[in-house]
Amino acid sequence: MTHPMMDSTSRTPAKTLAGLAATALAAAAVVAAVTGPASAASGLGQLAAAQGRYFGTALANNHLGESAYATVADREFNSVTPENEMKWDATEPSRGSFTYTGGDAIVSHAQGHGQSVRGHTLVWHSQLPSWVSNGGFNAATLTSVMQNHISNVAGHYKGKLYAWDVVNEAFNDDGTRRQSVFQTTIGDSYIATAFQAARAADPTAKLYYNDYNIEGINSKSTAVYNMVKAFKQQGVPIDGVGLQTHLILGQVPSDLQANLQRFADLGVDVALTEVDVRMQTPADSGKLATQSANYAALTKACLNVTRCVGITVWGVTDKYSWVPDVFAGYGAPLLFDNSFNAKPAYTGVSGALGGGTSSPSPSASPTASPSPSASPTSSPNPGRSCSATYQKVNEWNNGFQAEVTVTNTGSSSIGGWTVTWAFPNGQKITQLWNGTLSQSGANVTVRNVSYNGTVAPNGSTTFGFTADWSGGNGTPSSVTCAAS
Ligand code: G2I
Repeated sequence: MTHPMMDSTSRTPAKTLAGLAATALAAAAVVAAVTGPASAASGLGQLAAAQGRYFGTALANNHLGESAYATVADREFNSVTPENEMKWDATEPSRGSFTYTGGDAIVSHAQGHGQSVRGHTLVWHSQLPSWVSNGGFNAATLTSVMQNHISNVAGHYKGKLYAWDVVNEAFNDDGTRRQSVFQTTIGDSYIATAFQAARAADPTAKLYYNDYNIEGINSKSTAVYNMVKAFKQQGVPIDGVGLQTHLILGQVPSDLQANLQRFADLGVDVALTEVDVRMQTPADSGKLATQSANYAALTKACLNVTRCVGITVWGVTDKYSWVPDVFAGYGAPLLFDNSFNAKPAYTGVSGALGGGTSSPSPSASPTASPSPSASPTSSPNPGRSCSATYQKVNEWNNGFQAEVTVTNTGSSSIGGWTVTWAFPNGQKITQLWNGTLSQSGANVTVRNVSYNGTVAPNGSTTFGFTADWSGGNGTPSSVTCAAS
């Protein structure tokens, strides 16, 4: 079978939610997902809950017997997504024959630990048994095969799930429809039909469209956006969009938050549903620091969007990540290492969620010591002023990472900011997040992006970057901030 990331390519509450009406669920789900046994009220889940969000993980039933795996999963996460157990090949391996062993075990485990469950996934071209993909069905028959699958599987879990990924990965990167058997046999309408079937089978589950490479604003995410917009206009029952967020180190899209917001503005929830940040292995302290900053940035992007209901990482530990199996030479994409120690990425997330930066277990820490450099302020608009603080947070061979904090030093709110400096040693920025970069020789200008231009008096926002250096890596003598 082709791999989704190579070839192309829930709702939970907790048992406490089971009886709630759909309308109440919309408001209550996130809160309810974090209520439950005290065992769930710890770690990242607890921090997210304080922000009205959940923090979840993909959970694999075959690892739950490993005590370190279960311990971390249940301590840190208040939402789970079955990694494979609810997919078509697991639930209807032959036509009309349904098996729920793995999925039921996950739901039972989650219920016992106060975790909500995102169901994953009802209609997907991958992990699809050949009796479906090669069945030679005509449009009417395949439609009824699909409806029957949804009706049975979503019906089996009715009232037990927070959400369902109803349709997964239906678009190509260029925004055209993926030529799955559903698309080529039924046509564009299969997606709406699937959502209608899911709503009928489980009226209280939030119904999501889920995909990868839709984190930034691009052809694919715009195609999904247009579909969701049409669904809302046509009354097709869609409640959310899941952005899988399988990222490469240093490549958090700078417009992630703006993209989340544009979906939210259509009247749907959004969630980061399968987060991982892969790096070329072996990991080193520089890569781990960048990964931490990347995790912090994506967590903040979600928190900054009211309708971003939660974040799910795609696995508890690097030990069992899907990444090395699919991307040769890459790995270490998650929050816990092979020995279940929290990585710097863990503290990146916990810090972004408003918690401390301490780890629940020993973890490696970045090597470079901070080198702060405060700047004078400048003010093109009377009454509006800002300052910027440049801090190198890590440094390795020929690269480094820095964070710049922009603070509103005036008495009124600012609507935008521009930070400038000159590098003393020819450093060159390679990747920047939470800002718009232009660099000409030594001179760097960074402007706010749409979602972080507004800063209240005494408030601050940050952007970060990685850069190359050679020969020397001096801190800029002056970093200037202009407010508008
Ligand atoms: O590929 C990463 C994810 C992309 N988005 C949809 C997700 O459902 C998908 O998850 C992965 C699982 O993490 C893997 O565990 O989906 C893969 C299949 O497309 C899963 O891999 C499969 C292996 O390919 C099979 O050989 C194996 O039997 O997992 C199966 C169960 O362990």
